[in-house]
Amino acid sequence: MREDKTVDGPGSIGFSRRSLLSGAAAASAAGTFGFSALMPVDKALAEQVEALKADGWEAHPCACNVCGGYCGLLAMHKKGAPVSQETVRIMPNPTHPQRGCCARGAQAMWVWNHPMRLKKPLKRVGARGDGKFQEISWDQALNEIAERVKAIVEKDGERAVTMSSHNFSAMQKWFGCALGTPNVISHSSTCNSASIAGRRMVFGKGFDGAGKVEPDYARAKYLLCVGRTLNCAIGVAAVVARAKTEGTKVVFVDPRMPEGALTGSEWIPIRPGADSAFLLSLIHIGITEKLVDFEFLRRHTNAPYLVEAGTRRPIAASEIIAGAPEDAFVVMDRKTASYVVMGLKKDDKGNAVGFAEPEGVDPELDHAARITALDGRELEAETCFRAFAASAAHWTPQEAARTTGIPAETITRVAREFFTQGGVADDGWYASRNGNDTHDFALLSLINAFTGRIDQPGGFVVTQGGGFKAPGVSLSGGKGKGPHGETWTAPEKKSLDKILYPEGSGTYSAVFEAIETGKPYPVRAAFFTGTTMFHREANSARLAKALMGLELVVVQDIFPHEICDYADYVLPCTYFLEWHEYAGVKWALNGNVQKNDAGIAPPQGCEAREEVWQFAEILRRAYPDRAKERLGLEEELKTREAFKAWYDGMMDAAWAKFIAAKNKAKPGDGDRIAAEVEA
Ligand SMILES: Nc1nc2c(c(=O)[nH]1)N[C@H]1C(S)=C(S)[C@@H](COP(=O)(O)OP(=O)(O)OC[C@H]3O[C@@H](n4cnc5c(=O)[nH]c(N)nc54)[C@H](O)[C@@H]3O)O[C@H]1N2
Ligand SMILES: Nc1nc2c(c(=O)[nH]1)N[C@H]1C(S)=C(S)[C@@H](COP(=O)(O)OP(=O)(O)OC[C@H]3O[C@@H](n4cnc5c(=O)[nH]c(N)nc54)[C@H](O)[C@@H]3O)O[C@H]1N2
Ligand code: SF4
Ligand SMILES: [Mo]
Repeated sequence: MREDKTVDGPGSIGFSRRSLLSGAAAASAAGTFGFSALMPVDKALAEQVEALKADGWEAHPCACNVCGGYCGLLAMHKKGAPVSQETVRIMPNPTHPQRGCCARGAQAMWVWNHPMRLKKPLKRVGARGDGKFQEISWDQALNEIAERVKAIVEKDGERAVTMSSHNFSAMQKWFGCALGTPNVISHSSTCNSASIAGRRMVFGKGFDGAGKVEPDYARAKYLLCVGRTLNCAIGVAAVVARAKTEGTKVVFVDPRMPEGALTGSEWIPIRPGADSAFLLSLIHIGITEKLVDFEFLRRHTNAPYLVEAGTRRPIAASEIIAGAPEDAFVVMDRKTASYVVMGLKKDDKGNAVGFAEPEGVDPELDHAARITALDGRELEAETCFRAFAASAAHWTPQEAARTTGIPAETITRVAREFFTQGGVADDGWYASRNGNDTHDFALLSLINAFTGRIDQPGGFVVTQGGGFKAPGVSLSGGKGKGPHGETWTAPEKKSLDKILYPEGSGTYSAVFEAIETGKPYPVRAAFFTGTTMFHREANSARLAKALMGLELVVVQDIFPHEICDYADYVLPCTYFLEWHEYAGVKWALNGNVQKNDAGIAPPQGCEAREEVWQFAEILRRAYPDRAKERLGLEEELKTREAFKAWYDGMMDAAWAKFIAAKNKAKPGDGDRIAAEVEA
């Protein structure tokens, strides 16, 4: 197994992006909006859609949310026929930049009226954990939940109410943030928080979220996937499949053979937890064989910055240059053969967003010196690059082979291929959960810097958001914001997970600790929206124990799951086929937006309702003043139609505003976007 202490990583040297990354999506395809031209492989699909249209079927564009990937689908309706599995066909949207093409999207109509679908609100009648329930009315469920929330808040404050979900935290905010609890905590620690932290170490805040920096899958020549199967989103798999038909080589490094490796890809089995050794060896080979982009490292990263040898403490400019600032660094300038101050650009929150460097500096990459500091101390200084290269040098192909189980020749071959054939590494989601993932993911980001293809076509690029912001509710640092710009202050600034794990994201298990110990404060209630919890959290016994210690558990789902057994109330929810919304395309580089409206209501006899409606109504019943001031909600939204008029109206108005702004910036552009999202 790998010895952690000997593996050296980017954390200590902190490569950061320089000016190159601050410009958005230099490598993006031409045209900011709109779907790309139809690829030949999608033509057959498009023909099927056209044939259905000619036969009297209507196309309703929608976005699949089964795995959270948000792939583009078409709900094809047989015109005039009542909605059923026979009269609605769910198909991939052939002109969508991230077209859905997996069975989970295709089976959506079978979920829609599945016999097990939750149909009515349920109230627990047996002991918690027994799984005994009775059906009750929406009014009773919402009133009782509101009453119990109020009692808990009066006793222990808003912060005693917690929430978690897989893909529905934006919906939870309509209640949690508006109520004023900071504890709307996502599932991220069970998913991708290690890769978020890894990217943050390399690229800094703002470039760390999933999908913010991505391989340019469509134009990649050689895609290296370490602990990544590309099953999410299948939209990426569709793009990669197209790229493969044009010669892209895909290499999976995984202890288990991923499905994607079945056709035309290479699979390299690796010992679990050994990825850092593999990646450091690739970089070491790249450096010694001079295959890495030294110019890029010199000009666009902090590789030439000086650190103290051994400790790797960054040397502050103020230590060796009189009058220089404390929060700036130093490089050796080749032109003037002198040390020069290199600063950081910061945003208004104090986050480093780039480098502030004097014009014409020519930094030395591989430099070491003994420097007398202004206060007389003797400093052994070296560049980050030198320090990093020295520790990567431990991982010769032979040494890495011993740790990873991958033959030394394979490691050497992959390194040469990666650096000479246009390699790009997928920055990943998660892999081993061996406790060293953050380190692995930082290296996965970092290896892309060594190729120099950051923000280059086929490289590792910054993705453009769609630009459309749906009205929502937020709470950050105790400051709340409503859908129409309402503001308020919440009593608590930090969520429980941020108190315990400040560098992590979405660590709901921090709540278990609070339930068990009452520290740092008691937790009494939990809302679980679209999350199975027992699938998600590793320690089921601890989860069950924590749930038993709560006064109120509300589960909102479309199907019954283990978590429902622990609920006081189970509320049936609508499904993506029943929503109306506009949203960004998740895995497209060039800022596309899409519409999601399959034109379908819950089936006969199913009283499923939108999560936002449930939340808004619980808040209105518990705290009408907050619902009014923070959500602009004054009257009861009794029917689904009343809710849709309120909520969809808000979304439509925001969309109309967005389209008008596009038209104003470039006449006709907004109209084109509006027409394209309807197709
Ligand atoms: N069918 C299906 N698709 C899904 C989901 C689902 O539940 N079902 N969930 C969605 C979600 S939430 C996410 S986050 C994405 C995730 O999508 P991906 O990031 O592509 O993750 P996985 O498909 O789980 O692949 C992780 C791989 O890591 C490998 N692995 C385990 N340990 C190690 C190790 O130490 N080193 C290396 N190199 N590999 C290792 C596993 O064998 C596995 O093949 O998938 C999404 N898509
Ligand atoms: N052993 C192991 N554990 C893992 C993973 C792993 O690979 N292996 N993967 C981890 C990862 S990456 C993640 S993201 C988590 C995911 O774990 P969970 O957060 O539990 O997510 P899912 O299993 O996708 O459960 C989603 C739930 O949402 C419900 N649902 C679907 N559509 C809707 C809807 O429209 N509205 C509502 N309200 N509910 C809906 C579904 O019925 C289901 O109960 O698991 C993590 N845990
Ligand atoms: S990959 Fe796309 S089509 Fe498949 S489940 Fe995920 S979002 Fe739906
Ligand atoms: Mo995930």
